[in-house]
Amino acid sequence: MTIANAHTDSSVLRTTYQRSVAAYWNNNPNDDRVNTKLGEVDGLYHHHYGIGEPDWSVIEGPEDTRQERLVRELHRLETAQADLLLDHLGAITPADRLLDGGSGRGGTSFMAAERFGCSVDGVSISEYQVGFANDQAVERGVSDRVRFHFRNMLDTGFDDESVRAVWTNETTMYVDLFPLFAEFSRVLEPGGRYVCITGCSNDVIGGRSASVSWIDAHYGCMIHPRSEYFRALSENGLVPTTVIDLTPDTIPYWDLRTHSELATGVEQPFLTAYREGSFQYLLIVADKV
Ligand code: GPP
Ligand code: MG
Repeated sequence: MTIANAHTDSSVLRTTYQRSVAAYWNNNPNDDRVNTKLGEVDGLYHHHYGIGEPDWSVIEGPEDTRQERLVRELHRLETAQADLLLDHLGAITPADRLLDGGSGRGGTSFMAAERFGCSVDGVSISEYQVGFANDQAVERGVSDRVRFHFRNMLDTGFDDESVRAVWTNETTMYVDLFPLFAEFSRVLEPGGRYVCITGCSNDVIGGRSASVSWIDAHYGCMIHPRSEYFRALSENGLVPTTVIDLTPDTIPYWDLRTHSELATGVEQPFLTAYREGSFQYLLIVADKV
């Protein structure tokens, strides 16, 4: 039997590097308390960081409930980050279709579907994540319009000009930006929009710092320099309309996270990299022309 457009393991995972990234996120559930504990707060499971001013009183109250308060506050800041991303998608109607590139356990996709009443397709190279997110879609009663696919965001298989907006929430450090933005440009409707939140190294500093290399090693990713984002967008007909440096807005999240028993050890490299200026947390919005 031939299945049209079947996405098999070898067609999705084409390189040794991609297989290693998939293995990391497939095995991550064994050692992923920070993301599962935060997700259990309200059922939105994120794989990104937070922004905004924390309520610092959470670390001052009674000790026996401090960790629980920290979890809720970290989760609130992560949800605020996804809300900011969605604020920049433009006017989305229920008839529109959105694409989440590297959809993780689905948190941002479910928020988008709820906010706009639209359809969302998420793609991930982790079969575990795809399964988890599709189970969530059923649980949330939205599986008819929020779907997750075991596909590579470099080759999504969706039709040309078939989606109104695409976003990546901290996933671009796993792929080459030039083919990625070529693929996004292909699937976007004319006038469609791409929103990216990412951590990037700061070209102004020169070469990559030890703390940025530490972050890469922690997640097995390849953080790109800032300039590469704008070169790759420009080469693919994606014209920036808004760029926001979120670095000052995310530092407090990392500070707060150092107080959590769920801290993973990556907090200090993030704080050092941001404070020394070798790393930046950016929101980039670009329109397809
Ligand atoms: C992880 O989120 C995000 C990445 C691995 C991408 C790297 C991002 C950069 C800005 C460099 P997570 O929620 O799975 O991580 P953690 O388990 O540390 O909370
Ligand atoms: Mg996390």
